[in-house]
Amino acid sequence: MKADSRIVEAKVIVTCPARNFVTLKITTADGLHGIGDGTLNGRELAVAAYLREHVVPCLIGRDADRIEDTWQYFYRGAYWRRGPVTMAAIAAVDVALWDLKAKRAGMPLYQLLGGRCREGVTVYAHAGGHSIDDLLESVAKHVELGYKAIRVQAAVPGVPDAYGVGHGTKPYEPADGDLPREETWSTPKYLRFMPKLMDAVRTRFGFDLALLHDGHHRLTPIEAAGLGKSLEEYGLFWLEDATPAENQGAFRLIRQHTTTPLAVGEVFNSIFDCQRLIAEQLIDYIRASVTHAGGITHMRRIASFADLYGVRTGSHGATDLSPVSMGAALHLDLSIPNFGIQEHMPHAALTEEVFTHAYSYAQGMMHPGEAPGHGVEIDETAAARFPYKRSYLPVCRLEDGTLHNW
Ligand code: GCO
Ligand code: MG
Repeated sequence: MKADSRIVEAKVIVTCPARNFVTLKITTADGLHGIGDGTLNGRELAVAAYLREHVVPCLIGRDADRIEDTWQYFYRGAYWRRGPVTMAAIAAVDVALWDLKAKRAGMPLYQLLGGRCREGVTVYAHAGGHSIDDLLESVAKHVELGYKAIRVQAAVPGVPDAYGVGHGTKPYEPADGDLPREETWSTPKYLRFMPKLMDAVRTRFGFDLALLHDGHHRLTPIEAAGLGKSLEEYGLFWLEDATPAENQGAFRLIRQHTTTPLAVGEVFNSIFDCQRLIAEQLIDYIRASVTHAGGITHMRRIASFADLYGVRTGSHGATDLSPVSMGAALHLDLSIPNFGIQEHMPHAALTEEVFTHAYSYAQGMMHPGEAPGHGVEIDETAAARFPYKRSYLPVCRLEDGTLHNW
């Protein structure tokens, strides 16, 4: 069949198999299709409307092969640049076009991106517990599954709702409220508890295991500096999101006090969000994702820029990024020189009924697989069985009722 890469259809699919996902499916005149993820946790319908109302009409008739030009068209061409909704929508288009191009070339996407730089993608898992003992069991389970890097989060004594711990025996999934659930938080209790927690993990598992921890934006710069310092002896792989990063200069203060490696960026949507953090070498890992930071095209730019300064990637991979996002991220992870680590939070069984994927996990590593494209497909009939369900992330208050960062 003669190749005809004109876009004839672009469809936005919103589905909720265990949680909400927004998927864009682009089809070309010669019958090929590609899919991209545009999920923005708790704000899914804003991206769906942006795509349906403002992007899809401009896509019809465009040449799907012109990926960079299309990226520029929706970024520069929109006049209103950046922001999570716009950049997730651009990402959905971009990833779908890379998927299409790789399918057209008959190769897995990582080959089109320059080929693999390593044998596989090292991933980190989430361990969580309602107490230190509970957490140690969760770490042990993940060690048994072969993980070499594990994020540890545990309930803090006296704090009703620590970040990263599931409710009851359910796996951790924060977007669970029809309206935002309100959580209560105490930074002093958390700061006193953290060294005890890390000490227990190192005592039981030794120092070979890479340990990560997510502060989830809750500290001030000086509190974060203190935490980094108090955890130095436990040799963390990284301390994530110690402070909110609207203030990039805050990281200079943290850096001046501690050698604990710093990671940030899951809420970033543009290279400008991390320009200073990278150029001034204030962080060690940039955690932006293909879905929230403008797709493969923009993430490659961020990774290349970071490489100049010895900053490595640590792609966000929570369950609110769809399997499409995971597939695309794994191809990028495999093909860039300064890959650091990939987050791996396995999707629910229901999610995997809707999204099939060529990627796989074994012994602490993932591989995107050899299927042409990014290797992830959506079953539209299955997707239709799971209509959108409004779900919010929680909000967080201090013990005196002050609204805090969740
Ligand atoms: C992580 C994250 C997530 C976020 C979630 C918000 O490090 O994986 O912090 O758990 O909270 O992605 O949508
Ligand atoms: Mg995080």
